[in-house]
Amino acid sequence: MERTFIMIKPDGVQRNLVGEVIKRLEAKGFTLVGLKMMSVSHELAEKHYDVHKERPFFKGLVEFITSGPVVATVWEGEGVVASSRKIIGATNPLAAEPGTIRGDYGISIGRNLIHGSDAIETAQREIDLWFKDEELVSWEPSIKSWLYEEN
Ligand code: DAT
Ligand code: MG
Repeated sequence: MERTFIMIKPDGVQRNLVGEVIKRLEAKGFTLVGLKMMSVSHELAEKHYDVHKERPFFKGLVEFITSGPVVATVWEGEGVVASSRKIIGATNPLAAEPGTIRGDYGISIGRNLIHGSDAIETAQREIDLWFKDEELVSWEPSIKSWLYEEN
């Protein structure tokens, strides 16, 4: 089953939106298989945002993500990578549609509350980067037959 990495950034934690983010993904029907609150090291932040290392905002991004606790999560479900990106909304919260997390709660691109993997391969890389195998829990939701037509 497809998995994705979703992180509530320091602004999301400070603004008490951890529960709201988890609630939306749970309500959609996705399955939480990994969850931890943590401080992010400089090294992990730089690895995570490696694709952006040449961008002018890279330094600020790494500084921000290491500035306070984050909540790192892994979610499972059919189409979860693309669907959770839609639930999160566009990178710039002012451009993000109302009804999305960034559209409902954010204003600035540098304070857009949440990270979500942008493709299946990226998700695998990010899950491996942020979680040890033993920190992920495979479980079968008992409501599965009410979410999926076939099991
Ligand atoms: P996303 O988080 O939607 O995947 P991204 O991968 O393009 O967006 O960028 C990663 C993060 O970097 C983004 O969440 C916020 C920051 N960022 C992106 N573009 C920026 C910009 N033009 N100015 C400042 N920060 C930016
Ligand atoms: Mg991205």
